[in-house]
Amino acid sequence: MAIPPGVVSAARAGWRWQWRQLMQGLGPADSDGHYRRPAAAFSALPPLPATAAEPQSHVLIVGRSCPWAHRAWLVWTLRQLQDSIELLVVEPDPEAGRWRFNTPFLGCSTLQELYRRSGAAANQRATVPVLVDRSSGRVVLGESARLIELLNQWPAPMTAPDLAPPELRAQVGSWRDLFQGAVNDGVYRCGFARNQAAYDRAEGELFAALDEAEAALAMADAGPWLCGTHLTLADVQLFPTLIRLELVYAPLFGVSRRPLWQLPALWRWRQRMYGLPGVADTCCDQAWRHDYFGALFPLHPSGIVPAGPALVTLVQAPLQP
Ligand SMILES: N[C@@H](CCC(=O)N[C@@H](CS)C(=O)NCC(=O)O)C(=O)O
Repeated sequence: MAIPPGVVSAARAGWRWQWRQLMQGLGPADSDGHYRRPAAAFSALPPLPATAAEPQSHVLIVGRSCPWAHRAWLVWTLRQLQDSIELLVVEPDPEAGRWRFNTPFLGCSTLQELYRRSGAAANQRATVPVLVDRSSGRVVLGESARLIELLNQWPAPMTAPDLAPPELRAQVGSWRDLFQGAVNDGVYRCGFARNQAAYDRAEGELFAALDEAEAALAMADAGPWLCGTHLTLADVQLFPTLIRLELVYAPLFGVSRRPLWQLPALWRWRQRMYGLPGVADTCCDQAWRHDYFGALFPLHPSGIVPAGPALVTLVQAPLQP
């Protein structure tokens, strides 16, 4: 039986209103509908520990699906910090909209409890990644851009690479600034945009930044990394976003103008990054799909998790001519 047109348009208006309320829960927007990421708590850089810091004196808390946590997990892996910092993975609790510990950690069963105990305001979101000082039982840093800088200076084995050597620092910094807004946050600005104009702007800035990275890597004597022969924090910062592109951001956030195979230098760069020792272990495609499609209700109310593509087809297949 056909539904009367008046009922359809009333339902649509009501549904749109509810969608806007639910989107406020995901993240605030400005008056023009652009997503504005809330400021992180615990964002001041703490002092580095003494060279002879107690093994496992600190704990790095990450969630598998979170790209901001992924960058910290990558630096922890690449700098071989396993002996000095313990890695702890929290699980999402989509119904409650928070992270929970598998087994109580320092007496807390949710990340929120740990935040409150560390002095965070009651309305502060409890986000990953965070670095925790075991002796005080408190979060010492909860902002991923600062966190990867700290981990890059953390006392590490002799063989650990410096991911921001002095001679490249300016170049690394300008890539990182570009990626942080236009790419890392850019995919969220697309997915959480409240209207077409806000989406169009974010999407344009995102692909302009990717074109810039593609051009830099495609130059005759360039690469294999963004700043030349040396792997840096710029590569680390781009990878968590690009490795999720076809699996999550294209289908869910509408970041689908150009699949990565149309940017061949970036496609090869992504395979190279994935092949670095330990990096594959930080890539959990099932968890990404499950968490994003299952948890972001306002964007995907059915909660149905798509079947593919399999990560292996992106990181191992040669680029088709
Ligand atoms: N500014 C933070 C953002 C981290 C962030 O947004 N993490 C998300 C997961 S991808 C989170 O934990 N969200 C939980 C919440 O907002 O309640 C950083 O870069 O460290």
